[in-house]
Amino acid sequence: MFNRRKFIKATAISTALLAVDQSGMANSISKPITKAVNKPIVISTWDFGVAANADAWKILSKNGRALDAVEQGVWVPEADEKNQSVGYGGLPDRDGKVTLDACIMDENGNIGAVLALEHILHPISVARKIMEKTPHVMLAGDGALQFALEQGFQKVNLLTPKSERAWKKWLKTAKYEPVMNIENKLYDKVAPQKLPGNQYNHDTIGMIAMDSSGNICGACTTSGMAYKLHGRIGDSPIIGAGLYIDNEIGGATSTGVGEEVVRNVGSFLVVELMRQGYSPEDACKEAVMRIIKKKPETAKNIQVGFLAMNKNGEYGAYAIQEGFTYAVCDSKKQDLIIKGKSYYKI
Ligand code: SD4
Repeated sequence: MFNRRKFIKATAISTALLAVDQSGMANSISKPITKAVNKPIVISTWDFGVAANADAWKILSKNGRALDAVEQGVWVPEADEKNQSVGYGGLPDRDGKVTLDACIMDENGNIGAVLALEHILHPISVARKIMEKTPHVMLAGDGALQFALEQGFQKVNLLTPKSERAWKKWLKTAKYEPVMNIENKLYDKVAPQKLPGNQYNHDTIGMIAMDSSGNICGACTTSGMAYKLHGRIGDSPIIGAGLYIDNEIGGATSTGVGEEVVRNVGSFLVVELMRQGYSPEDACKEAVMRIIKKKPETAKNIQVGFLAMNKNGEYGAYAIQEGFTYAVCDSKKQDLIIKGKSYYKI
């Protein structure tokens, strides 16, 4: 039965949590910052985030803007041919084409993204140009390439001999079976037989930075899942899935099997949970739990990791599988690597 007293009490509580701004719109109150804010700071996914953070730090430590820092930072793995999951040297799709996904988001809610872009060394910079020079937020495939060339980007061959060899080896079985994205060393222990030729298909970089003005920006860039169907898009270029920033609250990014991140709008969820008072790690954990709850059987065999930072410069991560690491760089330490907690343990 409808209980009027309970209803009035509940309404009074929720009203107390709302403020009314000058336009008359009700806003949820974000928690006041009581601690000293740790800034500037930059965090990014996986061990190789250390090198990316170092370039971002060159900008942040000179009071530069977080947006410039994340763009410059992710250039490092984009240009690194040894990294077979981002940019140049990335593993191709099943047709042998290296197709790149990337997005960027600034402190004012501006966004830009490229989807399945080919032949361009720094997709993140094309995403930024879309954000700053067009009325649009995403460009895909040939249209994205055409725009990039018009903007003066050079056409390059992204398929390195090493990645081409790996693809040709894969073609012998050509099994389209996205495998668990976990750290290389651990993967060997779990299921080495699944990846002929020791091919590993994780390593997207997601980066979040807060500059000395306290503004937060983020970037995410990848060549996506190895041997995917041509035209497949993952979470990485999808704002809200692979990356989300709310300058009042913080930012989040993800790595792993993009399909499950998209299904749960993962990074947006993490930021919204932080808005409700969750710590970055707890917010990442809750987002992981949603994935597991929705598709428990799928989740057993895949990796997804979230990484987040709040407005205080506190950070945290959580993954489905063990092995997800992230790199942190601030005024205290520039090359910290942290092992994220996980739901499953090996
Ligand atoms: C994708 N999320 O395309 C990317 C792949 C990835 O670590 O992060 N790998 O689904």
